[in-house]
Amino acid sequence: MELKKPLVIIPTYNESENIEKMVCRVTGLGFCVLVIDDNSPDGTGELLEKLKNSNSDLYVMRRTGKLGLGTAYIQGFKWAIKNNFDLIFTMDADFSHNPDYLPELRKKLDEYDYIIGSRYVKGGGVRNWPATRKVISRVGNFYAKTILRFDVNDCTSGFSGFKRKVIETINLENIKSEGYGFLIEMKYRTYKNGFRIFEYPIIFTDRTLGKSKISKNIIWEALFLVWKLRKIVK
Ligand SMILES: Nc1nc2c(ncn2[C@@H]2O[C@H](COP(=O)(O)OP(=O)(O)OP(=O)(O)O)[C@@H](O)[C@H]2O)c(=O)[nH]1
Ligand SMILES: [Mg+2]
Repeated sequence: MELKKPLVIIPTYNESENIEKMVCRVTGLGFCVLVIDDNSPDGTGELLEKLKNSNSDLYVMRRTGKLGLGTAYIQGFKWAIKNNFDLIFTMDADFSHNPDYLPELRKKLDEYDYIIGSRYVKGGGVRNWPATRKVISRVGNFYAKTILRFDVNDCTSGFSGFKRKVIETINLENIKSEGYGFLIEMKYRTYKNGFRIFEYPIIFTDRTLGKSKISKNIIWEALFLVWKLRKIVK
């Protein structure tokens, strides 16, 4: 019997310069891809529809507008469970996450339940980020880790791999946060549920094509969220 391929969920908003190459690289490594596009004005959705005709490992979900990163992941996770994928990965479309790490992350899921592609463990790092961005990310991660009292160094990484049971155990309906907040919340809930977590060192490179979508609101949300999580997640 042929084993089902793992799934990589990639949310997109205006990634027409990156998405075709990214889908080819990821499916070429033996993974299926689910792209969740939020009606990108730059035509990412139409491009994906075309690509789908020649790539049977590509699945496309097109939403009506920019509904945010958190809800995109949640819809993607629900779709993955419904379609019986056992190994589920998340990554960005902009090549900040190098797809060549995927096979190594997958191998680590033999031993662990949840793998984080981590910038902040030995061997990991960030390339080409402006100094301010580096400081915000470092301080933000230290803050979240300290307030939540848990041992994850890169709480805001969007590069990750899950065993299906990890996602099934989290009540996705309870998650209301977006952006970085969402990424922290998934990690904290997984930790609190007692799953085995491993941080795999990655080198994160700043995007060379397309624009950033991260807003100041997302950073504020994350600052408050950690206190809320500490109180509500037992
Ligand atoms: N579906 C969907 N995808 C989004 C949304 N916002 C961002 N994305 C995608 O989520 C991924 C991460 O967003 P980025 O803008 O790269 O965020 P970032 O990496 O923190 O910022 P940069 O370093 O500037 O790239 C990318 O693939 C985006 O296209 C959204 O509202 N909906
Ligand atoms: Mg990015």
